[in-house]
Amino acid sequence: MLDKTQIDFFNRNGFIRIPGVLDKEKAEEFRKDSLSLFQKEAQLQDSDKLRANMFARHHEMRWLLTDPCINSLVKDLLGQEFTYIEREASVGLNWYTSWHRDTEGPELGGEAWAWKPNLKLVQLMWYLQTECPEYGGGLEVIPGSHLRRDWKKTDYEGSQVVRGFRRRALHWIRNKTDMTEPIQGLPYVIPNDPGDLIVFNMRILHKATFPTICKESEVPKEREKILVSYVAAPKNEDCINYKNYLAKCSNKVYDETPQSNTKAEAVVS
Ligand SMILES: O=C(O)CCC(=O)C(=O)O
Repeated sequence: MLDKTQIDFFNRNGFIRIPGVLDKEKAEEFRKDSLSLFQKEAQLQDSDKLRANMFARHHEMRWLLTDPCINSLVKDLLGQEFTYIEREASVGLNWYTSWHRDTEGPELGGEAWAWKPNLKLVQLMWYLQTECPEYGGGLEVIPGSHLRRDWKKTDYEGSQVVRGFRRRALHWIRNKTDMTEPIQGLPYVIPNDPGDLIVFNMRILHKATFPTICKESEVPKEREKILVSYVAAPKNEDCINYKNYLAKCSNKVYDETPQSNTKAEAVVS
């Protein structure tokens, strides 16, 4: 269960890390199961780095929707009445993104709800390796940017060298100062171990942490980046708006019929 300080942190900064939601054994099994999806034949919208529509296609991932502990944490953040948007669920293998907001698509499409106050569409992220400056494997965010439309991703882009330097400098500062509270507007690398859950507001500026001592393809197998992510929303107009938006996106069209949302709603309501 989350306390008020944690919930306030989430609302103020736009993200939260909840350490140790899964124990070591469960996290290892989760990593193995996630990796095994890449041994299966690719389906529509899949690639060698992505397994899309994970809940409908891979029954071994469905426990995430019914786990009482995870559901109780999501309720603390979103309220009693929430739902998973099941089709927005994927596993990434060596999948790295640069700065973006997950609401960029609807925003560019002129959908005003993307900047509605109190929008609470969230991504649940399981980074199934320890984040470290050498190999990355985690998430970097701009704390508070879910509330600041004037903060642009271009303000944070830069050459690979600048980004690597900044990354190491911030890591050094954090270790020296024992800084735990992020500073609004400054990039913040979220510490992570397998089994931790990171939840963020989809409006936050975020990106992957990249390896700094080798190419992404050269990260050792045991540290290879696996990311399981999916979306949850309060059962309100945010959820309806987002689902309507997804229905219009050609890259969100899968071969399955969209019947599984009903099942997830029944589970969590
Ligand atoms: O690359 C990452 O680790 C972040 C993934 C991401 O940005 C997303 O799923 O929206």
